[in-house]
Amino acid sequence: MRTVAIFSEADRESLHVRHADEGFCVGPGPVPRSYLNIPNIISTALVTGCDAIHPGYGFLAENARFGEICADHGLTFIGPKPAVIAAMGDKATAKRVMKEAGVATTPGTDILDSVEEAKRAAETVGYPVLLKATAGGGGKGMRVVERPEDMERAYTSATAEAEASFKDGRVYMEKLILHPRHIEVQVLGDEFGNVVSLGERDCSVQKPSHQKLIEESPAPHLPEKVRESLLEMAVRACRHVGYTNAGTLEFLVSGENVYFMEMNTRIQVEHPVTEMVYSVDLVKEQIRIAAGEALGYTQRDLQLRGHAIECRINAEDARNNFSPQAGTLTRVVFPGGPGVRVDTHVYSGTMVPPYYDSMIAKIVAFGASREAAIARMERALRETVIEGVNTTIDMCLEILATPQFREGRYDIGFLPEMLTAGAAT
Ligand code: MV4
Repeated sequence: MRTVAIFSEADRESLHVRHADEGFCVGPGPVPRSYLNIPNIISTALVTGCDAIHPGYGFLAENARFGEICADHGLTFIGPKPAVIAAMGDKATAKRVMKEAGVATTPGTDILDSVEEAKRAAETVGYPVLLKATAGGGGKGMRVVERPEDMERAYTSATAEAEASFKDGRVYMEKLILHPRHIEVQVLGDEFGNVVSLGERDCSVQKPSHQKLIEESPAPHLPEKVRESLLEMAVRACRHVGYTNAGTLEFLVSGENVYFMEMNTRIQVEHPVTEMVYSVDLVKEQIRIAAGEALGYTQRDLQLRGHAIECRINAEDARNNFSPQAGTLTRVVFPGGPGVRVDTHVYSGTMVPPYYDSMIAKIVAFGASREAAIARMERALRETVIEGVNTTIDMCLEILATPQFREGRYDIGFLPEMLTAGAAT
């Protein structure tokens, strides 16, 4: 299959451009917006004779309108149908649809119309509650409300933040789940109604900004019946919405309780851990599905084997609120060996621009057991050399060394608490 890469003026030297058969600049213009320049992207696809566009995991991947525009130009958008992207992009709608499908959701409400309604609802749901922006996801426009007297302020500020960020101020309410784990399920669906799950990923190691830092599959200490119910719900949900292509259902898990949170209608950054433990090339599957091919296998054919962990290597100062670091990478040496995978666009001499996400590499380690995967990851991180900017490598090593991580007993509070404890000493 021949490939055409697009690039902006800031990353024409990026490895994705070198690896592709052709490369086209979708700038010039304000650099961070190049990858959102739909007319330039569509023109490039048409001029180079593309059949399909893979949107990656940012920018336009969850833009239903972009999916429609591709179709209008006879281009295959490698992703689910625009209507499904739109339904899952509205978080209150997604929750309503999942509830219909019999998926366990967090106790709460649909869209709230007033502070008064919010106050009444919170009495039923029970404090503490969370207000969430329906256009949000990832925590923008989210507010914890502990007591009735705090509701008015929280409602006003959540609504204002959502309106400012998304031009949609609508919010809904959920019961606040305390000390949950973030566990997500990978799914694939073809255009013939076949749906499979490829297990789960534990993504509970997150920065205070809700960005993931370390992910693993399978989730440690997940009771087998909880795991089965998560995977079964994910497949049922996908059948219910007619989901096609790759997707992820995010859940909060607390003890035996599971709560659907959001569905991501794209391939995610952390998909390599799933690829390693299921021996499946998810991006290849995305392309096959978009080309109209059937999955060609069933759930029984998919066997989990071993354990995989991913560490995100970001150009960031982990000691300083993970503040992004721009600059030239004066020396870059990545690890190798059996069971080690590196996904990256950088090499010695790369200029890391200040415009994009600060992730510069993903290091993924596979092992027959979780212990083996951790040991291999530690070796791989120590073998890695990145000079010229600060990175998250040392922070990842620090996390891997903690008893909580080694024992696999951590939840979403783990990294923020570790950072606060470190800062106090
Ligand atoms: C929650 C929650 C507790 N209870 N919802 C954070 C970002 C957005 N995707 C949803 N988030 C949360 N929703 C209820 N009802 C806790 C979080 C949350 C969180 C979730 C996953 C991973 C890390 C997190 C860090 C802080 C809060």
